[in-house]
Amino acid sequence: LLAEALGSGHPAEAGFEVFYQPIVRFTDGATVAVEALARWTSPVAGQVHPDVFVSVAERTGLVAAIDDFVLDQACVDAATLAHLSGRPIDMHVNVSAARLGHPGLEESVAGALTRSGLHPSRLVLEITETRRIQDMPAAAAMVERLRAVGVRIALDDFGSGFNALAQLHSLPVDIVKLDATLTDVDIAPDRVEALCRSVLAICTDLNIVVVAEGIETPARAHALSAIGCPLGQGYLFGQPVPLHRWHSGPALPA
Ligand code: G
Ligand code: G
Ligand code: MN
Ligand code: NA
Repeated sequence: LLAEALGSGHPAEAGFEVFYQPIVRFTDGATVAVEALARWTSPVAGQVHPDVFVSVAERTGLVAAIDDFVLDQACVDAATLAHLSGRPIDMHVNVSAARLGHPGLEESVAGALTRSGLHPSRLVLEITETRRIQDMPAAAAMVERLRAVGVRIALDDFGSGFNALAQLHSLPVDIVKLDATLTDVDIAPDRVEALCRSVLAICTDLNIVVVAEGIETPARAHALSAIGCPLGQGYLFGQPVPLHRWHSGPALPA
């Protein structure tokens, strides 16, 4: 179904869309960045969850087509989002880790930047890993080349699955996104605080900025903010929405 949809021309015509979710600074509630997220409404099957179509796309080699569609659209929409937010914002785009081994990624990024006019320093590529990176030296070299252009690299879902401390050893990343499972203060507040504080300390030493994912409640925002985490993302600040439904978002609750 996915192959049919993507084989038949432009992803937008096959029902793919890009949604945007704010990344917020805890101290003042300002939206400093936005994550672009793929959404698919299949003409045949209706809405398909991204976890489903992304993993199918990865297994069938179609994920680059989705990633490139999102990358292109997000770089174009970045100007509108910055205008609506009244400030410069960074645009985060997900990239399947499997693509780090292929030069096509560099061409896609260069093309998206040229077509949109977005400054490279405003683009952040979130490396999303569903399988272990096969060739780490090649992946690290790709990360270096992308950073040389001025693009920043984030490690997505840190602390879950394959995105672990070993990646920080091998990949020179700029940003770490703390997985929502690590920020779930409702389950074990003391352990959450200890884990997140330690990851923050490591990242600070490595000059890496931390974004806490899964910020759903004021309690989570306060817990992460209190230990010095600068940025957060989650339903508390805003759901992923299409561009036409974007507004600058609510301020951080007191
Ligand atoms: O948006 P949501 O949390 O439902 O997304 C589920 C998963 O799909 C997340 O892990 C997210 O990183 C991934 N995802 C969303 N959009 C894209 C995309 O454009 N490319 C890739 N590779 N993954 C994406
Ligand atoms: O893995 P990645 O960080 O790319 O995925 C982001 C996904 O997480 C998005 O698809 C989004 O739908 C989802 N998401 C965003 N905010 C929250 C949140 O506060 N809670 C939960 N459970 N999921 C969220
Ligand atoms: Mn992501
Ligand atoms: Na992800």
